[in-house]
Amino acid sequence: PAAQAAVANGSSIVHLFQWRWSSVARECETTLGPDGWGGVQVSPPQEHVVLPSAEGASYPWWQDYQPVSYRLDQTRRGTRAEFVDMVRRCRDAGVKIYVDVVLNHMTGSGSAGGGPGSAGTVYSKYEYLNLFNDGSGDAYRYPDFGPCYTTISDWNSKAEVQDCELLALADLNTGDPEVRRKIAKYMNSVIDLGVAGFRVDAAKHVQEAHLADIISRLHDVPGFGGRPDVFHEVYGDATIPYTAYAPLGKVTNFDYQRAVAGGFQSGNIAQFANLPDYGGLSGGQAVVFVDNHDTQRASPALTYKNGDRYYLADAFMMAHPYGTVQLMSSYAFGSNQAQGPPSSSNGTTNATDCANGQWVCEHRNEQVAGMPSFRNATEGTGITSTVTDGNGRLAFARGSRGYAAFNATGDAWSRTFGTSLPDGTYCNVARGRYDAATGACTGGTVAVSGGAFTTSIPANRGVALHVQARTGGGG
Ligand code: LM2
Ligand code: CA
Repeated sequence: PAAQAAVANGSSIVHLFQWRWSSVARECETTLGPDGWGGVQVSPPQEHVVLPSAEGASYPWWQDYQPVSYRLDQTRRGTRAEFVDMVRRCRDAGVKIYVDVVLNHMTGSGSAGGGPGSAGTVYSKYEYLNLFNDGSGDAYRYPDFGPCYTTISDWNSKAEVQDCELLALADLNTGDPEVRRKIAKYMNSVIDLGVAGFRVDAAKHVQEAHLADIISRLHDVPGFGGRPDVFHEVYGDATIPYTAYAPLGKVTNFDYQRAVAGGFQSGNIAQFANLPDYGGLSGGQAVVFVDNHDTQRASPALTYKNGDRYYLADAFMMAHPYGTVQLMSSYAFGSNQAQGPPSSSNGTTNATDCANGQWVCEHRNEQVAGMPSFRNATEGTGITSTVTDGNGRLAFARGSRGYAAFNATGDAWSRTFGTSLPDGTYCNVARGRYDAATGACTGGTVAVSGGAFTTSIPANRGVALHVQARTGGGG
């Protein structure tokens, strides 16, 4: 009999940055599936450089953005077998795996200029002679790079940004159909294992037409079915706008990130009920985030280090219908931006333990964990009424499906909110999980009566109620 198609829990994606494959698999089963997450963005699974010491760090996290081959055999996060097991177990929990695909470039300076990589492949910059270890002989060597062969210097030149080297990384000549064939071969090798989506690293550094051709070569996804979900990492500017990539998939919206993180940081959120099309991207075109693995290091506005206010911003992002959510989930890091994840002395990453302060696990925070359920329950409804009180307080309805309020001030917000919700006792999913199996609410309950509820929202906290998280029946 034909296998039954898998169905994703929803559209929200959590980036389990640098997690081991086996830890991701367990998280899908114990937490992400039950909480209603639809996808996990994993760190790049292709063989990468190994740098015992670079920029003051042992095994910096960014090793993974310097591919050595497209072999999945061994990264710092586990083996190919563990990767395959993760994809299957997450699929069974209704969670799609999104692979971070590094296709613009290969290595830079690498391990003192040359290999071996994490799976043992010997390489040097501009020579990657065993891309798949499958007897095909598929390789990259001169002139599969360029045509520029020097570092980007004029960021106002579209041709330089796309054809020269980002950070001196060997820039693949995607103008060559053979190069595009090999990139698509790699992407198809993970699709065939059940990978359902991609984050395209450095997409803006690849000409749009070349990327369109690569995407056209991709297989349909087994399991979940249909075309792979592709979103492009584009830091839009006047030279290359976000919208250049919108015909090719969704696009990361750094303009949203700056506005929303900045607004929550400064306590100016009252204007956020009606979000503009930041960067020219409609909600349907945008991937949104409060921080990502780059911004949390290079230009932090709000991160886990800011505590409650940061998590409140995450809860807002998940309550507002604009965009596809990409939530950052981190390991703790100090002042060195290159610091890698908790690792053993040979550079392999430790299993994640969210109870250990080395891992932050933002997606398990009490202000975040219940919000995928809110997003899923309110899918397809817009914002139907709005309440503000000064600059730092905002509430809105999602039709008769949900209601959310956010208090980005240092004082409690006490008032009565009118809603279109059916009367009942609701879990506050902005303060904890709703367990559908037991009806338990870890975040406490709020009673809606005559369509209204009265509550006191503490400083830097929120309320989120939805019709699928009610106690005493009616779920
Ligand atoms: C990205 N998106 O477009 C990633 O989100 C970002 O994290 C990547 O940079 C970048 N593009 C390339 O994929 C990271 C990291 C860099 C690091 C690169 C390559 O932020 O610091 O660059 O990965 O590993 C490092 C050195 C840099 C050096 C380069 C090449 O920091 O100084 O450049 O390697 O050897 C000379
Ligand atoms: Ca390029």
